[in-house]
Amino acid sequence: MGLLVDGKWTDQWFDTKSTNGKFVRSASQFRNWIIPDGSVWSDNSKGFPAKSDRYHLYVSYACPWAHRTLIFRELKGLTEHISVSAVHPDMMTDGWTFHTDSYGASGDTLYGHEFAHQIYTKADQNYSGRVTVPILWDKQQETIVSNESAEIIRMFNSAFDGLTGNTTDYWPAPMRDDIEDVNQRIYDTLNNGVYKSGFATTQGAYDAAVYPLFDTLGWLEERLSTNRYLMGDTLTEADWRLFTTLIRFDPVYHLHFKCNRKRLTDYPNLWAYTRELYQMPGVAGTVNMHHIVRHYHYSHETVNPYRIVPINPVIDYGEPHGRGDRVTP
Ligand SMILES: N[C@@H](CCC(=O)N[C@@H](CS)C(=O)NCC(=O)O)C(=O)O
Repeated sequence: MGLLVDGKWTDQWFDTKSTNGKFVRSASQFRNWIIPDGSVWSDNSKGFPAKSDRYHLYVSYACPWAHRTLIFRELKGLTEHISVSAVHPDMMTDGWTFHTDSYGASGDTLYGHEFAHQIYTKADQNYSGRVTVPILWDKQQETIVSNESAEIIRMFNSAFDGLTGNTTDYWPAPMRDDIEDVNQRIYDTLNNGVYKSGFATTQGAYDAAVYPLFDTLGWLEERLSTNRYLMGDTLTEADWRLFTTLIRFDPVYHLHFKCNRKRLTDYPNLWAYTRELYQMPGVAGTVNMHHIVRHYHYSHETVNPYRIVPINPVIDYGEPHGRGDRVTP
């Protein structure tokens, strides 16, 4: 694990000393936008038109943020238009690598690089910052369009609709304010909350993360007892952003990140909801449980120094969910 400093790879774990034991996620730096016709819509959308076979997605199957983008690529019919490379699940001193000795790890199918940091320095040879996935790459300009998953899924949601004819909208304009509120709470206390719990290096930092996390799970359980999806009957990006954390909860976060007051399977509505989303067309194929379980336990030496990968309970995400039957509108 490390980061780039002026384009040079430096091996370094997260610094929690300067933040009283708290894990603080840094902001993504590449924030351009793909728009339908590439006409000038704002400075950062200039030159990124929605074209087939022009963009490439670098992901880790283990990563919940990258997972969102893989799901949107499926849901929006983009698989034949946007190619993908998946990194190896083990993220060690060199950061993410393109080694291929793990089922599903494809290597860098564009350039044959060995390390993900080479993609960042190809885009900007003086880049300083973390080398994170997902990375949305423009094959024509040979640069990074975006390394911010929340924005990549919004581009996928609509920019390519003219090309695919798929107009399903997971970010409907009239719901955006409400979606934002729900996203914010889920991001702070759950998507990122699991990391804040697991990477905390003081009791105080852990406590400050883990209690709000279970408050949020309780709130979600309640909300999903009367709503099929987070925003009612409409499936939105808020659901998919939540899903990638829920699917990792029992196999990883419960034990490895000490989020263990309850398991996902202890919440009847949340658990059935997770299965319903998992069972939607194309979604199960984006879930590589081997990469998920292996990555966290094997890569986080500070959390799990002997790198022992636990056997975990056997969880059947394909079990019938019954959501349509039991939810009262
Ligand atoms: N804000 C980014 C966060 C992505 C992120 O933190 N990805 C993790 C994997 S789950 C990563 O690549 N971490 C490597 C690092 O921080 O060095 C997004 O949502 O796209």
